[in-house]
Amino acid sequence: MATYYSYAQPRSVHEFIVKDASGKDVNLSIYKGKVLLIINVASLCGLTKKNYTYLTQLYDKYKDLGFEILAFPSNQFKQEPGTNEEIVEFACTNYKAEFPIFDKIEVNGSNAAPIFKYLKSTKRGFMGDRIKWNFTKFVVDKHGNVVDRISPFTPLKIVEKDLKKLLGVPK
Ligand SMILES: *[C@@H]1O[C@H](CO)[C@@H](O)[C@H](O)[C@H]1NC(C)=O
Ligand SMILES: *[C@@H]1O[C@H](CO)[C@@H](O)[C@H](O)[C@H]1NC(C)=O
Ligand SMILES: CC(=O)N[C@H]1CO[C@H](CO)[C@@H](O)[C@@H]1O
Ligand SMILES: CC(=O)N[C@H]1CO[C@H](CO)[C@@H](O)[C@@H]1O
Repeated sequence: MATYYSYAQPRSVHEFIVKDASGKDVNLSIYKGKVLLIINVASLCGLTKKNYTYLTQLYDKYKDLGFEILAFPSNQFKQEPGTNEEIVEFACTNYKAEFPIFDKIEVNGSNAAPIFKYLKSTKRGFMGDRIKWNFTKFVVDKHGNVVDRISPFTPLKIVEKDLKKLLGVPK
């Protein structure tokens, strides 16, 4: 009798293992019960300053209520020349990012990190599922469901409104 292997489709972000900036495995199930913003980041100075500053403000405001930002550097947008250590250094020293910065990954194409393949498959963009720009944001609820995909150009006030709803913060 032939053996039939079926590979279960992931059902939640919590089923993924990713690598942190030092190469250690991180089982995303540790984020069960948290509202997540998963972002592909770029780290060139100047252009990204505002993005990091605002994200850090959001993080400070809501982290005690169960909010986490997971930032994945990607150089597919030709702006990320540094090593992982430089990226972490950059985020921590210049912009005080206290949220985790993971290993540098690809977000598009066949070498895209599995977590990004999954994120994109659950929420397609306006023009196909490819990530078109750095700072694309995926919103994940406490159960690991991807509930929204937000363009980098969406004002963060709107993102914040979404987050508050998921965190159960009154208006
Ligand atoms: C991740 O952690 C969960 C909960 O501890 C565990 O059930 C799961 O097997 C882990 N995944 C892997 C691939 O180790
Ligand atoms: C973040 O960067 C994008 C460009 O990638 C820009 O359009 C957006 O305004 C920036 N967001 C903030 C809050 O500065
Ligand atoms: C903030 C930032 O790094 N923006 C860059 C995002 O990616 C595009 C496309 O490569 C660049 O042109 C932006 O400068
Ligand atoms: C393989 C692939 O599709 N790569 C693309 C991913 O998106 C970036 C940014 O638009 C492109 O530069 C890559 O060619």
